[in-house]
Amino acid sequence: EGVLPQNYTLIKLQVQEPIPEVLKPIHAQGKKIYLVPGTLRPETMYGQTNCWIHPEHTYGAYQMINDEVFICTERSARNMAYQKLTPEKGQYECLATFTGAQIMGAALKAPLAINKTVYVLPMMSIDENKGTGVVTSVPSDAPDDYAALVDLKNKQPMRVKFGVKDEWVMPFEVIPIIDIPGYSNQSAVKAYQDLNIKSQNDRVLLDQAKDICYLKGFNDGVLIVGPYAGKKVSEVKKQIKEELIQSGQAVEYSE
Ligand code: A2H
Repeated sequence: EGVLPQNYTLIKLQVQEPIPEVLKPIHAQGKKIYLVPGTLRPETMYGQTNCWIHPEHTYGAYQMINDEVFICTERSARNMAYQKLTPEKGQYECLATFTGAQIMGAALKAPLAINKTVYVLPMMSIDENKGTGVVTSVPSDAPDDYAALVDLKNKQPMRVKFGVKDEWVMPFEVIPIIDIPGYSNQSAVKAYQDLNIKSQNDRVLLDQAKDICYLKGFNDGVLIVGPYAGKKVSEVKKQIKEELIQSGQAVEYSE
């Protein structure tokens, strides 16, 4: 882990019907249940196509304030307990534990997303010790997300292996949300193609692509959807984050 704190925005993606078996007892108590991916790019949430978890990692459902339940790693729940997110400082109550595989395909409602429903899908490059262990997927602007989505779409055996139904993946196309003049309105797709990336395991190339997209997106990016269409990313990023938090659709989290 780095020396400097990393400040994430946790986006609250609410679990919808049909409720996964392992979450039914919690749902039956009337609690709202959310997957809470950590992101550095809240301004890209319009383009969410799915949510990533690692099928073999262990996740928990943790009691948060306002009778809400967050699905995340235990490590991140412990950190949340010191960030005023749990009912009692230093305490975090676990209501259920399960593997990523047990909530695969869960249907979610994602804040700001143009897609009405997005699904939980497997990503192999998820780091258990970073953020919440959950990642929201914006394949237009995140090369890792694009690579993992292409893998799932192109590799039927991979879908079979992880029990991923075609309808959770195949209908979802990249949504252009940010134009980078002179580069692309789908920067992750452009970088993936330019660097000749072949899969989500191409770590070195994906890190290069990520750097390119992150820098260009922030410095030159212009939103082309939503209420801030026409505005530069650098000018509205903070505002979009604040609005998500004020409206109860996101929280701040650092580690
Ligand atoms: B970002 P940093 Cl559009 N494992 O959100 C793997 N990746 C993780 C993770 C984990 N446990 N937790 C968070 N992340 C991803 C959006 C996005 C992101 C876009 C473009 C770039 C980008 C949509 N995915 O990140 O290592 C999350 O993906 C590139 C920097 O803490 C999070 O932001 O610097 C980012 O990595 C955090 O990366």
